[in-house]
Amino acid sequence: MTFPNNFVWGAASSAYQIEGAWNTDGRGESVWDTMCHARPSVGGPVNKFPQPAIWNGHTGDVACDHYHRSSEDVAIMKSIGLKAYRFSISWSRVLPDGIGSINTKGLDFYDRLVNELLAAGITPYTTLFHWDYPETLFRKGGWLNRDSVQWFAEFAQVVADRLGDRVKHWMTLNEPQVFLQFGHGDGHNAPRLRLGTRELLLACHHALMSHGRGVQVLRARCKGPQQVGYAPVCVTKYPFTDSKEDQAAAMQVMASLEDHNIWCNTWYNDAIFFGRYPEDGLRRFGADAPKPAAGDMELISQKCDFIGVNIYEGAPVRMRDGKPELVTREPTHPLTAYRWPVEPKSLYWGPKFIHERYKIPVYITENGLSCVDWVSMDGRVHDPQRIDFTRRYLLELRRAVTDGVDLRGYFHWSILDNFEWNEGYKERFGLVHVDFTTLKRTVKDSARWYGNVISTNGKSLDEDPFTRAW
Ligand code: IFM
Repeated sequence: MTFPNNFVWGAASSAYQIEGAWNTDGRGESVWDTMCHARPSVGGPVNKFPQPAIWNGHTGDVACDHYHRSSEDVAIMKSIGLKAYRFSISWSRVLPDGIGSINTKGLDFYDRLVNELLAAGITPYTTLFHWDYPETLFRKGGWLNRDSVQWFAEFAQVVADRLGDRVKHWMTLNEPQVFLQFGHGDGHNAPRLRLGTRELLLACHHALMSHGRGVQVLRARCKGPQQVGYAPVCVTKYPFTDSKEDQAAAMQVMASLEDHNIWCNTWYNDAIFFGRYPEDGLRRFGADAPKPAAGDMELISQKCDFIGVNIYEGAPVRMRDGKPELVTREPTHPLTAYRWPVEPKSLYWGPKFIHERYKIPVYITENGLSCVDWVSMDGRVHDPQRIDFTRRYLLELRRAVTDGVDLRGYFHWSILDNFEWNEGYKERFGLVHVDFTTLKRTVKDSARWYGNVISTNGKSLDEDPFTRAW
């Protein structure tokens, strides 16, 4: 059994996680530069108290040096057989202060990258914002400032004017749940704010409005037809058993604001696709909920062509006495190197929920895992766990396609091992290994296996991958 003929097979990355060149060719700083550079003991041992914000004091200063090695990286993508590549734009590389003066050299980099991708037969999927907010704008209030909507529109326009004749697939925001909840609510990610609920929801409202303005600007400025969407986390649950009751329980939890403030699906997606915040959220947040001005919800709910969902895991749910209940996993449940549970069913139930509720084409814009990978004595990187994980997840995705979910593509996270935010270079998510001392790339076994999945359009998922060497 295969995937639909035009199914898009790709891999993904983001600017801060791979580009490096943090102060090259006029790039301005982002909140992640600020966070990474706030080391507790400059020149001293990095592992002493107080703990650096990032594991072992790592930074994205050099990362994979993709800024200088993009041609090599595109050649690797081509050798794997990728049909598409999802990358993001560093806002402060193209507009060092976030607005105002344009950094032509920064734009030139993305221009070259797009040309190289197209020449290699790889379709670019471009995300405008993947968390690296310009530091200058953050100091003006960032997402808390209503002007942030106009700032984002200016960024979108600059990028669309330069790339919009060739890039046809766009995403405005990546994982607003993460940069809002973890960056502005929990203080874990940059810019490390711990806002109260009212302010957090206000920042979120402005981010959602920025998405809407971004859609408008992309449609107005790109040449020719384009597909526009965004890429939230899909907070995924799956039924503990096959019973109708447990299925309903999983769907019910995915459609609700479960617990942790705005770590959920509907606060974002209902606003964007239905033009209103969900009732249970409004009830729960009460007076803290944003008071949209006239036109705000219309702006947020600009028509999108697709939704991209990022899914790594899910949790089992069952119905108990008419109420959904989370089921505790066995202590022996398989975990990735990051200690995330391996949950292939999330790639069936997540897209199914999204498709049934919002009735819009779906891409999996991120899925993958971190493994403890190294270069073996034979010079290769053998990563059977990545192969097994991805095979299990893709089989579930194929089942979703068979059951009628309108799935358009799958992007593996990530093309390269990269800077995994607070975890630094500890967590390796790549199809391609990067030695962070020499910056040498080594294509992993999983990349060759994935290339075979791509060339057979998913048919090879039926074959045992471990009867041959990759
Ligand atoms: O590395 C991140 C990415 O930036 C956003 N989604 C999850 C990935 C793995 O944690």
